[in-house]
Amino acid sequence: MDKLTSKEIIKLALKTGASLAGIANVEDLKKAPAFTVVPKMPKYNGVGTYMRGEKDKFLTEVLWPQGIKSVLILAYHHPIDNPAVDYWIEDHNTIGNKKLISITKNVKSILEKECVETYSFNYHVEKGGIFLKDSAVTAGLGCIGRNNLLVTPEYGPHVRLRALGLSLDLQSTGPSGYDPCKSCKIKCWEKCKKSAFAKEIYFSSELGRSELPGRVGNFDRTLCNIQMEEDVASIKPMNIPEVSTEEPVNVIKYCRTCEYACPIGK
Ligand code: B12
Ligand code: SF4
Ligand code: SF4
Repeated sequence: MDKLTSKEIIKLALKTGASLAGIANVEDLKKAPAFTVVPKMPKYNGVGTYMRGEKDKFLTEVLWPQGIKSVLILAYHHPIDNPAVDYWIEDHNTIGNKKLISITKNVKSILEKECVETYSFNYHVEKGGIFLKDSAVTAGLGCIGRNNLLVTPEYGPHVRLRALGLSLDLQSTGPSGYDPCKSCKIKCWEKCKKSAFAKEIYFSSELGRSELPGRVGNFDRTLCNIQMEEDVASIKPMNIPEVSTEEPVNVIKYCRTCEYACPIGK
């Protein structure tokens, strides 16, 4: 079998159920903003980290697995009229993430039959994961919007992401140059109840990059995390037929206000 091309792998991912897919070369990712900036940022161990709340254990650098030369980035549509896909259910996962995991497993097994070595990246950077939004921009799926989320032309920010490492040295299929924020009149960042975008707190002079959280250095993850902690505390039993038809399950509905404010893909 000849070496698989990016086009063929992307086609396979879409056929397997991904809403969007692209390829990012590992050398490009090593130079992408989040990958270079996070080690220089004040430490964070709130919601979204594996070491959550553990003193002195923080998100640090990405550890690249040996032999992995490019990454397949998969996106799955989380439609705003079906919010249950995004709920964190008591077994600590969402319906959307489970779907992404199963799509990734299927793609992995097909590629391995074609003698491609693969590596399933964990969601958490502390458990061997990568920064998925920057990876998706590098793979050409969209751009980082003013709401600090990946915004895609097809689904706006209403997607969730996953990554599969490949032993193939494939070129990145992005960035695409797409940028709807330049001409957008909606101030999505002003809608945040925690004013997480109210002040510029990161500066190029300190972090050595012009691409900053919130694009201009105004996204404060510690303020967003206060909302996330409140959302965790508001966990409630609900009937989610896709998960259990017998009993209600405990559900966390994480804030999506800055995501919902974006009209793209609605
Ligand atoms: C930890 C984490 C959190 C933490 C901290 C977030 C943070 N940004 O630091 C908290 C709990 C606060 C959080 C909140 C949310 N999260 Co979160 N989170 C993560 C996680 C696990 C790691 C993210 C991280 O640490 N990034 C590092 C920081 C420094 O990056 P950053 O803030 O994005 O800043 C960089 C970019 O802005 C970039 N950038 C700016 N301009 C440009 C231009 C170019 C060209 C490029 C390439 C890059 C670039 O440069 C900055 C660094 O200098 C990822 C999953 C993963 N493994 O990636 C999910 C993830 C990012 N979260 C996600 C989501 C959806 C959310 C929430 C909406 C909550 C929810 N309902 O799920 C909010 C949104 C907050 C916001 N507006 O950003 C999705 C994003 C999907 C999307 N469409 O973008 C992800 C990818 C998880 C998933 N399931 O797919 N999250
Ligand atoms: S609402 Fe407008 S500024 Fe905000 S992310 Fe969407 S396109 Fe960009
Ligand atoms: S997810 Fe909610 S709290 Fe966090 S930045 Fe967006 S609007 Fe603010």
